[in-house]
Amino acid sequence: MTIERTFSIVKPDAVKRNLIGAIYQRFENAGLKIVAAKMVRLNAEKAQGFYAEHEGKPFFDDLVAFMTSGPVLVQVLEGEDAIVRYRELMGKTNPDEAACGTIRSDFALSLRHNSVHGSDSPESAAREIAYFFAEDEICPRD
Ligand code: IDP
Repeated sequence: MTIERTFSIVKPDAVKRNLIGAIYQRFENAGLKIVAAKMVRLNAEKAQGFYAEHEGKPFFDDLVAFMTSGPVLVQVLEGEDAIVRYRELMGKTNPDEAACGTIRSDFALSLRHNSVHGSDSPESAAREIAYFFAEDEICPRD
């Protein structure tokens, strides 16, 4: 058993549709504890830096436009095998391919407007957490 931290975003499409509470409920129901959270409005530079690995891909500019189109909630989730378990809880990137009962299957609108982000590896989690949170903004939980 490994207690891990992973990084999560409730994306603009979900915030706009008042789904913050419903999505946070999914985290808590799965036993993932929220140890840091804040609402932010990304600017283009911040969004481009976050998604730097996708720079040059055909969907990059639209992805940045989407992620800067309204406020997002960013949070750090902690729990046993949190990185893989949260990816499973989100479901596949494309909601049409996401398993029933996953967040993306239930809430996402499209491949781009897919409601949530989650780190895909321990290295990404460490980078993404540090991209948004100072160490003293993360509150260890019992
Ligand atoms: P992930 O969010 O499931 O890790 P990534 O491949 O890292 O998926 O893609 C980042 C985000 O870019 C996706 O969540 C989605 O919002 C958007 N995206 C990925 N592929 C496409 C595409 O082919 N068209 C439009 N948007 C895409």
